[in-house]
Amino acid sequence: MEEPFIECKVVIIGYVSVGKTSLMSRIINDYVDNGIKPTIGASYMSKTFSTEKGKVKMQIWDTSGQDRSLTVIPMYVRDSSIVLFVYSVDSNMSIQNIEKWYDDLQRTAPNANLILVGNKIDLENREITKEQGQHLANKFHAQFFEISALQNTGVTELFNAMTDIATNQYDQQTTATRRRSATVITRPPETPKKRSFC
Ligand SMILES: Nc1nc2c(ncn2[C@@H]2O[C@H](COP(=O)(O)OP(=O)(O)O)[C@@H](O)[C@H]2O)c(=O)[nH]1
Ligand SMILES: [Mg+2]
Repeated sequence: MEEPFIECKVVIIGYVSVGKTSLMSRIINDYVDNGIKPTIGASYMSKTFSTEKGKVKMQIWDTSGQDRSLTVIPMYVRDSSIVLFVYSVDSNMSIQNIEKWYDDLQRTAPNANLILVGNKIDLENREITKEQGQHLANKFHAQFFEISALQNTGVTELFNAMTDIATNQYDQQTTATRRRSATVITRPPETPKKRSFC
């Protein structure tokens, strides 16, 4: 059987300087450039990864985080399958913003898979404990990861959770397509070779 090709759109949201661009760069290039410039507006990077369940093309949108009301969000979030809310464990301010954005997200993309990410765990001056992060994630019904994009800690686990979401969605949609095909006897079943499922 042909290996599935799964496309998955991800958007990274968080306060200024929490490490959104560093995380995108770490996932796509496995490399963090210390000379990263502030992101203006939004941009994306994409790469195709081989996983056990097939090829997953991740398209990751990076936002600037300067837009306090997140008026820019709907454009990037609406058709995203995965939303990463990133804060920095050394900044209380960065987690407060996330609470506000959660309400926006509920209105904009209630079905997106939300993952809460606490970055910069390599730093000693923590303001947010792991328990506080987990507590917030529970409130959001979101998965939770603590990472260091700089030192590449926890990023593999986060990445695996993202590809799991993508491949599970693919499986669910494929099953639904099969069910539909079984009931439509007069039309030949669709068997798309390449199709976006998330
Ligand atoms: N100590 C530490 N610094 C980080 C980490 N991730 C990013 N940074 C630094 O935080 C600053 C802001 O990172 P950037 O990716 O531009 O943040 P963005 O504004 O959210 O896109 C840069 O100086 C990064 O090198 C991390 O995991 N640990
Ligand atoms: Mg940035």
